[in-house]
Amino acid sequence: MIELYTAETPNGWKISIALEELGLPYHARPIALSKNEQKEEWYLKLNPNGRIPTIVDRDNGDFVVFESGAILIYLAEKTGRLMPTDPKGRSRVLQWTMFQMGGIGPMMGQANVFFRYAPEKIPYAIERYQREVRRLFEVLNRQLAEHEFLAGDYSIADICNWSWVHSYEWSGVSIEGLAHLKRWIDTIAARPAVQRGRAVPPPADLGAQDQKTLEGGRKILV
Ligand SMILES: N[C@@H](CCC(=O)N[C@@H](CS)C(=O)NCC(=O)O)C(=O)O
Repeated sequence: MIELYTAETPNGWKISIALEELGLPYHARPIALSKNEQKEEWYLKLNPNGRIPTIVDRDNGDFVVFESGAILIYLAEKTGRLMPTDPKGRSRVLQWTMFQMGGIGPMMGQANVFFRYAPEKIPYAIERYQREVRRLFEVLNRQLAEHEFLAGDYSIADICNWSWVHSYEWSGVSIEGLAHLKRWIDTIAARPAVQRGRAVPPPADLGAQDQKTLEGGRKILV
């Protein structure tokens, strides 16, 4: 059994989707971001960065892993799935995984902050991050023009990138003209394990404020 500390956000979905794809038994423990539960002392002992996601692997001496990229690699290596073991295949998957960790995630995150949440609308910041997100989408589109998935077979690289990219509307970034990216978004969205993982944590497990945020977000997400 794996304990997953998560919330209804892209970084959380990466892990619930991977766990669903791998068929690993897990328990999702929602963290109330609206109440800053992720900054409480008990949680900081698990995740020194005070953010979701975190896992505790009960079948491996309660081993704790934080940072979504490290969790995905841990789960892939634990099961021998969703990432090849040959050095070149593994490296290709890690390259596109790091592209998400250092590019897509932070840039879409900042686009969301300035486009959606900032009390003051700062056109320079909105345009800067939306333009960079669009550029990163074009990089993905070029790769997907020649490959069904980002790095060989469907892998953790697809899972982590998809978990952010499918909510492009929330970031106010268009995918107009990016047909290969659209095909890839739709293909992955149709996977039953992705649909199950995307629905974690279930609304019934959330506090009222987090439910409101989720409903607001769901209206706009594909
Ligand atoms: N680099 C971290 C980023 C995690 C992250 O930013 N999580 C967000 C939710 S998507 C969070 O916990 N935010 C709450 C906060 O910033 O206090 C990872 O990939 O795990």
